[in-house]
Amino acid sequence: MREIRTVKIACPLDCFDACSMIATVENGKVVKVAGDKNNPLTAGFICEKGRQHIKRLYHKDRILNSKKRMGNKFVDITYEEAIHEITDKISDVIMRYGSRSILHYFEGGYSGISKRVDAIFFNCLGGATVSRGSLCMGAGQQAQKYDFGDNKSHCPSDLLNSKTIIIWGRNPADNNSHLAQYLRKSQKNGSRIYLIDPIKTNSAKLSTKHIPIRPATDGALALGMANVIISEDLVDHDFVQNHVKGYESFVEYVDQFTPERVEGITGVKAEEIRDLAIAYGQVKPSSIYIGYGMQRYKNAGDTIRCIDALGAITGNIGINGGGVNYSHTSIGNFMGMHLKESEKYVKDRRTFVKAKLGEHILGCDNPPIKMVWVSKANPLVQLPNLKKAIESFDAIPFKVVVDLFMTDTAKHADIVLPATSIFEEDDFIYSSMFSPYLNYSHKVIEPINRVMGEYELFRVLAKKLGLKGYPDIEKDTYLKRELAPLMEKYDVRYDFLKQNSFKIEDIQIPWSDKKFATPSGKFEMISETALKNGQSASPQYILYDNKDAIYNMRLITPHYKSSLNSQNFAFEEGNPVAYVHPDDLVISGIEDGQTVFIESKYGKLKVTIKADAKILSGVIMIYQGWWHRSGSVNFLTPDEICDMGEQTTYYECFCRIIKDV
Ligand SMILES: Nc1nc2c(c(=O)[nH]1)N[C@H]1C(S)=C(S)[C@@H](COP(=O)(O)OP(=O)(O)OC[C@H]3O[C@@H](n4cnc5c(=O)[nH]c(N)nc54)[C@H](O)[C@@H]3O)O[C@H]1N2
Ligand SMILES: Nc1nc2c(c(=O)[nH]1)N[C@H]1C(S)=C(S)[C@@H](COP(=O)(O)OP(=O)(O)OC[C@H]3O[C@@H](n4cnc5c(=O)[nH]c(N)nc54)[C@H](O)[C@@H]3O)O[C@H]1N2
Ligand SMILES: [Mo]
Repeated sequence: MREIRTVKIACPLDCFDACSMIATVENGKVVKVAGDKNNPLTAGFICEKGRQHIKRLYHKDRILNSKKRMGNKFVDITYEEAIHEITDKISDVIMRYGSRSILHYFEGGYSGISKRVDAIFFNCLGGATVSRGSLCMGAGQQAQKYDFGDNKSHCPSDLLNSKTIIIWGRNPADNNSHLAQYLRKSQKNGSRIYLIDPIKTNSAKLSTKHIPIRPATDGALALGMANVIISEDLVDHDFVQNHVKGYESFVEYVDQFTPERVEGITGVKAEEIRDLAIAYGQVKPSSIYIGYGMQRYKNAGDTIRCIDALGAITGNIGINGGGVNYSHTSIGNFMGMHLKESEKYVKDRRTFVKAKLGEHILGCDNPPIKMVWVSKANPLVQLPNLKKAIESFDAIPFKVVVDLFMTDTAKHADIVLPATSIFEEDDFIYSSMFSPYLNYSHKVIEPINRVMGEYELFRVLAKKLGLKGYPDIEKDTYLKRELAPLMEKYDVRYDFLKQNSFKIEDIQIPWSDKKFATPSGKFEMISETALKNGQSASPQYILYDNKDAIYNMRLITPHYKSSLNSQNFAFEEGNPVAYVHPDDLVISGIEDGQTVFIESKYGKLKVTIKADAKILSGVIMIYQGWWHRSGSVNFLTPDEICDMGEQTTYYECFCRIIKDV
């Protein structure tokens, strides 16, 4: 007899959309995941990487046992053995070197709140070495904190109120498919949609016009637009007078950014700059959706501040259909109580900048790093300057990695522990990028091979070590306590949160009261806080040119449609594909489809070249995420940071193509 049931779950990928999904189970096996029709944002559809969760659940390569390194091989061990080995090592390392000799490295590889207990565990151990800064969106977040005081975005459906929309350095067609659905509707309603990107991505199909731009010059474009808006008097004087600090000096600064000069910097025609500025300033309300690709450059934070300024001078802030949308921290503001409580057990902590993790690990001796714990992350593929990152990991005597697959990071570990998938646990999921919903994900099936979830794992470890202060409570009690501030503020019951997608209403139109979270209470074009942090008080445009005579092609390594970062590259083989403009191939004497090397001053990568007119001349594009067996792009990228947020400068990467392989 066929037994079929459906269960409401949520997508835990580190993504904009944080979809609500429905899993179908047939005779105990998950056979389908689909978008939840009851969640207005998910609206009944999910993307390819969401559908791939089933493939990951049942894949033959999934890790289903604890493993221990024996020379060059791994052998399966029991949980008891793994836990014994780990707790022994932790006690020994702490006794000899102190808790800071343990590096806890984690990322957003899973967006559920129950698996954040890793940070609590290391706090209760007395504090570890943890990473700071960002691989992801840190520069833009810091920039918006200077300008607005916080990170907030409009409710996605408000896009339908915008008459002019700029998608700036973001690729919703591939990475944010539920923004794409609103763009399609807006297009039908007659809104004008501009896409600004050096690459004519799939998002060009969602746009009225694609504006190719030279990489890292968007700050100049924004200032050129501001120049036109001011000279055409499209300024919202009321907004500027009452709610903006530093407008006068901004006007003085942008005077030099005439459309003609900006054309020379950006490659965007002066006439196009004028048209874009007039559409944005006149055909209102206008909204901007900024992506994270544009802030992987040295001048990243300033670029975002220049773009924010456009919203302020035209009064497209705090109104329906307006906004300069980047990310939002709204739901997260109500979480983290247990983590805060665990702070009192931290005696000692040290932080390493993510971008420079390898350098920090190799360079520190007080104390040296003796153990690393990696969870929800694949640093040996995703960190920049991989050669150094790998060298530094190999210098650490004891490494534990928790993952579902034998990633390149796991392959360097001493102990590998399996992780549960989203079908095997209850949890609450949300994103700080775009979706305003908190979704409960119900357990669908019992964990395959009785894999222990990380919530239980840390509880067992804490008990074994006798950790004071660690919350030794059932997961459901933990989740309920964690959500208590949200339930109280919005007068919502726990059961309701489990059954329904919950939206925080405040996210509707941010800053509608025009009270900004900055020190002055205004939108700050002059920020004393920025100045105190050693940054420019006002938005500015600086081009840091790392190009030289040998390495003269810019490498951009954006996110791939069918994989969340490196995750589904578990299933890819063969060389990475490098996309280059056909004219650049002619100049280099290379043929379409040829195997060549791409070299930067950090390393070399064997690739297959593909001629593609969608790529701006002078740029090489390779999707990030390829595993070592194919060749990871981060062997080429610099371990440097941007002007703000200690954000990694992945795209500040210059290369050459070498023909002879
Ligand atoms: N399918 C899929 N979805 C994802 C992810 C994924 O890996 N795959 N990852 C998730 C995560 S972790 C993140 S951070 C987000 C990232 O989401 P996005 O911000 O959309 O993606 P990126 O690939 O970082 O970059 C977006 C675009 O910026 C462009 N760009 C690069 N340099 C410049 C520039 O100088 N100026 C301008 N104007 N544009 C530029 C790139 O060509 C690219 O098209 O996506 C999330 N969603
Ligand atoms: N060149 C280049 N590099 C980049 C970027 C770029 O644009 N270009 N983008 C950067 C960005 S935006 C980001 S966010 C980072 C992402 O960096 P990471 O988050 O390190 O990258 P992922 O590949 O998503 O790795 C997450 C890992 O977590 C595992 N995982 C999934 N669920 C669980 C779980 O429940 N428990 C545990 N323990 N593990 C789990 C997955 O299997 C996967 O191996 O990469 C950055 N790297
Ligand atoms: Mo990210």
